[in-house]
Amino acid sequence: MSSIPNDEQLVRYKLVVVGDGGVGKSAITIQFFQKLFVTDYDPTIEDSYLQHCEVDGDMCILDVLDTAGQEEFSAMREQYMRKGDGFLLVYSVTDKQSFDNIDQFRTQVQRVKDRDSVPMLLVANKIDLVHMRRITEEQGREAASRLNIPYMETSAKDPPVNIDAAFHMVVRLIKNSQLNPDRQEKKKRKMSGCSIS
Ligand SMILES: Nc1nc2c(ncn2[C@@H]2O[C@H](COP(=O)(O)OP(=O)(O)O)[C@@H](O)[C@H]2O)c(=O)[nH]1
Ligand SMILES: [Mg+2]
Repeated sequence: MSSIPNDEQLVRYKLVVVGDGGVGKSAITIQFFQKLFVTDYDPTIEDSYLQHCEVDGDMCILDVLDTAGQEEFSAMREQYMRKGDGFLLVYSVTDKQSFDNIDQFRTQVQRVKDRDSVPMLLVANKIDLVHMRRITEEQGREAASRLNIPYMETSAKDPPVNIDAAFHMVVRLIKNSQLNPDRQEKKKRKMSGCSIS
């Protein structure tokens, strides 16, 4: 009989979704967690979501903060960012300003994390809006390679495109990075035998 790991044995990955207002951060997050497309989600709500998830055959817990608001980081956000293991930097392919602002979000993440190398994915959202598109795939890929982070095109609208793939990719980036909570946890357990908090 196979044994199902309890939550204490599962690695918990903290992901943070950042980007300009209106780019689809909530739509992406809610499509991932609830499998539905929201069209009128309150743009001021900043909330976190928890879910079991299987990535590359490993069960884990995903803890995702959907950020909101254009002001300087709220205390909650700043704390989340500091504890964040990986980040989705989202822009809308229909909104050039949101694309231009990606650099700033990336810099803010690096500042809060106090390190240059942080697991991050550049997410080009709303690709279903073909006729309203302002930023091409080539421009997106160029920006990603300049920032030295991977790139993915998404649509949160039904049928969703690359929504699960984007979250899974960030988990994979975390697993391959120095910030891997699994490695840190194993190290900690070895030293003291404590469980995940
Ligand atoms: N067509 C389309 N609309 C989207 C997509 N993602 C979000 N939207 C819409 O864009 C608007 C803003 O999305 P929202 O998730 O609230 O943006 P946020 O401020 O970044 O959280 C809403 O009307 C969403 O329904 C997408 O992939 N395609
Ligand atoms: Mg939102």
